[in-house]
Parts: sequence; C-alpha cells; structure tokens
Amino acid sequence: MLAPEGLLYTQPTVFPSRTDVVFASPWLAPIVWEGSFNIALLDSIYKPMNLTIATTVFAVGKYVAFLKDFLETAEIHYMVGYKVDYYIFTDRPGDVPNVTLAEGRRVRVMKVPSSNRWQEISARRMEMIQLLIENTIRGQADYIFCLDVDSKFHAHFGVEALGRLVATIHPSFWTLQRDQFTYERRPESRAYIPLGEGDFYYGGAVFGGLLEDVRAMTKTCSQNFEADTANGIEAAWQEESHLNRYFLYNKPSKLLSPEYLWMDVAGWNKEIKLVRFSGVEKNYAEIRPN
Ligand code: 48C
Repeated sequence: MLAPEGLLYTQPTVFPSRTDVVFASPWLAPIVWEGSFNIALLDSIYKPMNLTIATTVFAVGKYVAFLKDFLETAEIHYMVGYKVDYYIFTDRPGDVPNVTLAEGRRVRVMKVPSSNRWQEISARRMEMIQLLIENTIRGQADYIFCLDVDSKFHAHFGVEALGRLVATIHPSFWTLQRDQFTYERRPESRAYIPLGEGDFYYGGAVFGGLLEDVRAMTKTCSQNFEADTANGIEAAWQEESHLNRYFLYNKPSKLLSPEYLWMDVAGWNKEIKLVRFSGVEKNYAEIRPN
C-alpha cells in the first residue's frame, strides 16, 4: 500500500537518530524510543485500517480510585483517533467513574470478585484476559493492550506500540545486567530462569499484541501460575515472573522502552526523553487488601 503522496517524501527516520540507546533487540525486534518513529507516517498507514484496540485494566478493591485519572489521561494521549474498547474489571461496578470518551471509544465493565490478597488479584489477570479474548472480544478487536490502573498517561502512546506480541522494558532494571534481574530463581517454579539466561526484564504493567498471540501468552502464564500454586509455590513477582519466562522462550516481536512504563518515584534518566505512561506514587499499605 502506497503512503499518501505527501508522505512519500518525508525525511526518512535516520536510523539511528540517536546514539544513546539501542533500537533493536538481538533478535531484531524494534525497541520503540522517542526519535525512532515518524507518527505521521505510521498514522497514514494505520488510520485507514479502521482498527479497534481492546484495552484491559483491572481496578479491584480500592484501586477503583485510580480509574478517573487513568481514563482521563488516556483520552488525551492513548491511541487518540482510533477505536478503543476499555474493559474495566472490578468488584465495584458502581464506583467506575463516568468519564467523557471521544467518538469510537467505550467502556465495558466486567464484574469480578474481590480478593484479600493483592498477589492473587494481580496474577489472576492472566486468566481473565485469556477468557476475555476467547469469550468476548474475538472478532471485535484487532489488537489488545493490558495496562496497570495505578498509572497516568503523560505523552503520546499510539500505534507505534502495536505489534504481534509486545513487551515493555521495566524501568528499574534496564541499566542492569541480567543476573541482577528479579527473575524467579527457584527451579521448582514454572517461572524459573537460571542465572546466565535472559534478555530484558519486562514489566507486567504493559503488554499487548494481536489477540491470538496475547491469548496464547496469557493462557500459558495462567496455567503455569496455577501449576505453581498446586505445588505450593508462588513466583517472586507473581504473573510478572511468568511473563518474563514466557517472553524469554517466545520472543516478543516489538519492545517498548521504559518511556511506556515509567514510575513517578523513579525520578529522571538522561535516555528517557519523555515519559508516556507512568505508575503514580502510592502508599501500598493504604490501598492494598494485605
Ligand atoms: O486492581 C488491583 N487491586 C489491588 O488491590 C492490587 C492490584 N490491582 C491490579 O493489579 C491493578 O490493576 C494494579 O495496577 C495491578 C498490579 N500492579 C501494581 O499493584 C503496581 N503497579 C505494581
């Protein structure tokens, strides 16, 4: 498909437009940084496809309080101009705020039970996402993104993030060596990654891709988490440990830089030219059930 005339002669993205970061993984998956893409060119390709991006967010217990900022800032920065179906999983449907959404974007509330363990709430997201794809959104969306709710958008987060299977580099580990990653290190766990192995440490807060690829990933992570539970073991960082194991042996086709998963408490870093999505500072003791 030819890009519209006007864009055929845009200045091609000079690779690398920066020399302070790497733009591809060892298996040649793009790593998306500011300066690595031309959004006008990408939108000219993706807009005509009339895509729908399903977006899951879990707000269980007191985390419902994060929904308003999440949704209001998403309406300003997240997949703007595209159809977005937000699937909000919560035990408190009555507390879902009424946020004005742009044309083509809608909220669907999915009732889930509460829990007295935050680890369980976080981990069971994998199974809920798998079932959502199988039972609800097959045929109704082209891509899916799964995001943490205790975060806000601060800058453009758009179709440059779309891909077959998309993982995000965690902000706390991207300058460290693999043996310093907080992978699950006990061989008894299905999430086990031995010292000396590993590519990046991926965050459980932002992942996505095509429906089938994300279904396969969430199904595997869910089954492995359940198998661990049956064996009386819980991986170091719950489903995030299982996600890291999955992405080690099933390489993601695109990586998002920590611009897409920052943490307000992390301060600033010279390679981070802008923060697009960031976890807000919070007092876990006040908002978590345990
Ligand atoms: O919805 C809840 N409620 C809880 O009590 C604990 C977690 N969660 C969901 O799991 C939220 O969607 C959180 O964003 C996610 C787990 N991620 C976190 O708690 C921090 N971002 C690490």
